[in-house]
Amino acid sequence: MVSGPVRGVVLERDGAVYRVATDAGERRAVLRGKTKRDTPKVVVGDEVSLEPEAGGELYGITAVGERRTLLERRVPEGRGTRPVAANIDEVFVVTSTADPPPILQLLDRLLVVAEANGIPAAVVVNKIDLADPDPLTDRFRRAGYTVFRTCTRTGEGMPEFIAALTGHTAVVTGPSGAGKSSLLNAVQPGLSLRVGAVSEKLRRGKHTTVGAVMIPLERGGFLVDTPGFSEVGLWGIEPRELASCFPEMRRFIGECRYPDCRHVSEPKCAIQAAVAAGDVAADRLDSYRVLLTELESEPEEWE
Ligand SMILES: Nc1nc2c(ncn2[C@@H]2O[C@H](COP(=O)(O)OP(=O)(O)O)[C@@H](O)[C@H]2O)c(=O)[nH]1
Ligand SMILES: [Mg+2]
Ligand SMILES: [Zn+2]
Repeated sequence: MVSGPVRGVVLERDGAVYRVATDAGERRAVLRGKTKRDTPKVVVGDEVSLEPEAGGELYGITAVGERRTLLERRVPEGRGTRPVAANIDEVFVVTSTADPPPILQLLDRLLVVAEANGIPAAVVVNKIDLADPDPLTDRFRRAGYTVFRTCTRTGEGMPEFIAALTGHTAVVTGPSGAGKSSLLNAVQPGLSLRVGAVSEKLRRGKHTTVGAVMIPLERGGFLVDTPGFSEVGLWGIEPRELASCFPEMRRFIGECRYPDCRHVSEPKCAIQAAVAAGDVAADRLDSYRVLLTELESEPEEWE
């Protein structure tokens, strides 16, 4: 019997044991001595090679594939970052048109987290049966994002959303009540996230130790369930990098009079000029400023 290396994707970590999806089913695996020393910490989403361990039902992780993307969270007191999930292809930020009303700054914050981690993001405007989705759609499209418009009641827009999710590794996030569970249930009945993005205030300072989990989709691809996505990664951003996390502002960076322009009240600021000219939405610059203030203040601890 030949049993060469098996390739798989890490779905979940439970202490030292990793649950790995392979073509032949799920396997439980541990890091081998050499891999432990030579590779960065293995996380959910990592593509690994497995070999059976002698005389046991556990497999050994012999190699970890190069990561396409890496979602990281900051560790307090300047101790660097901690990887949370690898190889996420896309972040879907869900909002309702109404009930609850969209919170633009929260949505922008989630988009910035994706940008800061180098992960493409898209917006899902849900509950298009309740209010005109055009203003929200225009706002995010003008900022450079793909926007899906959905109604989980009528199914409108669902084929497009399902197609975008299928075959990829995605995070679905957004405020509570936006319709995330309803959307995912329409993708695959029974599919749900353990924890939605709750309000910043509720979470701040509390322990969020639950790790990320990847859920295989029946149609192909994975959903990454990362509790507390809204806190993940933001603190790793340097204040001077923040404007580059707003796609529509990128082309103006470097055009300001002062090279260290914060784009707040500095004279001859290209981004403020772009707002005045209608090339950048004023409420996007508002979001930028709120996040800048947050990044420039002393970070709070939450771990
Ligand atoms: N009118 C309307 N209600 C929706 C839609 N999608 C979800 N809902 C309702 O919005 C509420 C919150 O949805 P849920 O999926 O739990 O949101 P989550 O907190 O983001 O997971 C529920 O009562 C849903 O039935 C929609 O497209 N239209
Ligand atoms: Mg939910
Ligand atoms: Zn500027």
